[in-house]
Amino acid sequence: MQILKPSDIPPSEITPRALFEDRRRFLGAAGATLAAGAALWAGLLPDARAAAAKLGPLARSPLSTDDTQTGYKSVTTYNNFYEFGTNKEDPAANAGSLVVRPWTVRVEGLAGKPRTFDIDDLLKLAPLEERIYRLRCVEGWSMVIPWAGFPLSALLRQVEPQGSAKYVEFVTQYDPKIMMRRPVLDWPYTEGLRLDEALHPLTLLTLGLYGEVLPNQNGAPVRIVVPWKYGFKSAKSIVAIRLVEKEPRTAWNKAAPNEYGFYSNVNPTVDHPRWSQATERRLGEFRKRPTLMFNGYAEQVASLYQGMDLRRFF
Ligand SMILES: Nc1nc2c(c(=O)[nH]1)N[C@H]1C(S)=C(S)[C@@H](COP(=O)(O)O)O[C@H]1N2
Ligand SMILES: [Mo]
Repeated sequence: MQILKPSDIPPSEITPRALFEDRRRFLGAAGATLAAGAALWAGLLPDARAAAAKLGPLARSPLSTDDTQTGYKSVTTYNNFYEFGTNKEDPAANAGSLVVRPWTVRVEGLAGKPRTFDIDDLLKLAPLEERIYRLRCVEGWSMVIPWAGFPLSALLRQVEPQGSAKYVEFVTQYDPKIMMRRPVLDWPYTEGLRLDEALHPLTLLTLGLYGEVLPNQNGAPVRIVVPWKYGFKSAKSIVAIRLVEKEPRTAWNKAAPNEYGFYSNVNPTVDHPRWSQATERRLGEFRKRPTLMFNGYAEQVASLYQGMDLRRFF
């Protein structure tokens, strides 16, 4: 292989780390490894963390947990974002190619005032809070993450949901040029909540973590976080929010309906068909912990499910 010095490469060929890692993945190893080596050599790699825009000031929400926070490195390198690959380290390596500005979110469907929000307007729509939430993945691990955002209800109120709206559907970005083309899931990744779940004060329209805008691998520029449900309900990189009358289909329910129900409340007494959900491994800890009903948020959300058979509506 021919070796070039950095001075042989025009500046226009020097790209951010995430971009050339994406190229390495999608276009083949040789050329991109060369570009990566050259950029490293030239000291031109931006520090991903230093480059992220600060948000704030953020008021710490009383809805935050006191649990020890999972380190920034784990939160941003151990991810599920299947559009960018199915290994935990894939999203951090590949999601840099996602262009997050300009970005709009359509809030549509059964609304008196449907509207398309620009991401920069969303950032100013309501006071941003820091919310430290547990996130429990259906796979059996969990993290504690200081998110930044505001209640989804503040956004939904703006468009005036109609009386016939009973559910909310989240539609996420799908760009086959930079995202996985294999039909691992039925792209775009979609999710949904009942309207009362969507309006619950814990449901967070999330724009950042650790006091900065969301890293791409965590669902930039805007995602949802629903802390009492398994992590997959918290859809990343949202482009549309639809108020609908009927329970929407969801990507995971379509893929494996007997494994992933619409509700997906964290529930240690309802096993996944292939494994127990009774315990979890908190990242950074060795011994497993018991999983808590509704992920520890039972006091706030149990009333939403009063009278429901949570084995049937799993
Ligand atoms: N668009 C999209 N959103 C997604 C996923 C995904 O694959 N694509 N994975 C989900 C799953 S399984 C989990 S556990 C959380 C992980 O969020 P984090 O990587 O920010 O911790 O994102 C959820 N949101
Ligand atoms: Mo997950």
